Amino acid sequence: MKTAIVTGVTGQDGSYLAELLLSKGYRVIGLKRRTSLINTSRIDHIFSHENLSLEYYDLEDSGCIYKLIHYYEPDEIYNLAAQSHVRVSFDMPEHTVNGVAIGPLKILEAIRNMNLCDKIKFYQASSSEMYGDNPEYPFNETSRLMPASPYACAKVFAHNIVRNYRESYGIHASSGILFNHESPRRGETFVTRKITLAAARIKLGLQDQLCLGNLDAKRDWGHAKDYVVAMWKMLQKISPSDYVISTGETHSVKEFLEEVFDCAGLDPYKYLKIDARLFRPHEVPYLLGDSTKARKELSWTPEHNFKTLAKDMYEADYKQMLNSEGRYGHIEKALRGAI
Ligand code: NAP
Ligand code: F7E
Repeated sequence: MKTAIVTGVTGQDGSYLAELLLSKGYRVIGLKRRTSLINTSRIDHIFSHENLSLEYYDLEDSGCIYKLIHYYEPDEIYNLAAQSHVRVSFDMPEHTVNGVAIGPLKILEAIRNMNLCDKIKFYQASSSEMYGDNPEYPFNETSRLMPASPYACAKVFAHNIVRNYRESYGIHASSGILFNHESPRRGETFVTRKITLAAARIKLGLQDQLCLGNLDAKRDWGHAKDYVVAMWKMLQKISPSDYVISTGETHSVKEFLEEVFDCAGLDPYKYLKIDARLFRPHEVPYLLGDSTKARKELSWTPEHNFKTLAKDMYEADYKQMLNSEGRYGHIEKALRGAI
């Protein structure tokens, strides 16, 4: 039985990846950070799986990762943990950079110092945000990285250090340059989920306004369920490499808004308020990926498209709101704030 360590198991991707690995017969060691309230809602349904163990971990704690690698002797490590909100990274640059950039380095150093370079395969969650201001789309594995936020700068460091450890020490370390991917498990402060949650709540009479920032930004949006398959496929290759994972289609925030409100049978412009606080100090206006390499070398193809993603997310939120009417007032308050 293979053993995989997944950092960030309580997050969107961590939860789907843990499910995928368990379905493939892996023993999964999910690493979660300590929080004052329980943060396991995305993995509650697999919580009692006999092959899942949860351990405490923090990106800033080197001792922790040495201990866990020594104890569990994993075949694969997937590094998904991060302060992953681009807007928040402008407010908390030091915290973001410490975790996003130095966190993966701590894991690579543990692998190297424990003489496990030829035993452990490592996956790093790189991001399309690394292309930032580059105007020459579509972006592939060799496109210039021009990061435009503290989050993206930190991801560029991590991306480069992973390549450096691969080339210097022969570690089987791969980075997936993933374009935006969403799902019903997406965090509520990312724009897609904010929109699907609002549409469901407005439909049920629980909310009467949706505050958004820049509607013109374009993103290459895929479904997280499809994207975790690509992560796993990367670590099954004989040789490590970096891969762009994307749909090859780009849509504006405005188009996503209209698509979701159309699913709900609502006119979004009756409820929309543009809030200046939701604009970023530096926006990434346009992201479009070219995933030819992954499609050829990993035989990876996404099952979802823009329309099925919007529908899946809206319907899941509508069902959830219907079943838990009234319990989500705190979310509306948070979403009205500047995030
Ligand atoms: P997410 O939902 O925000 O999950 C992030 C995970 O990291 C959560 O489990 C979170 O714990 C954990 N975490 C945050 N800070 C930590 C720390 N200091 N120590 C330990 N754990 C910490 O993000 P995601 O969408 O699943 O993304 C997974 C990874 O892919 C991230 O590295 C992200 O930057 C990257 N990425 C995401 C996308 C995308 O579109 N989703 C695209 C490209 C790259 P809590 O649950 O306690 O918050
Ligand atoms: O913003 C605009 C905003 O926060 C998308 C992370 O997973 O993907 C994600 O980063 C766009 C931006 O995602 C609101 O200005 C308008 O142009 O959903 P987002 P992101 O910044 O693209 C990348 C690939 C990652 O790696 C990250 O970890 O939507 N936008 N109005 C808004 N965005 C938010 N959050 N809230 C708004 O009200």
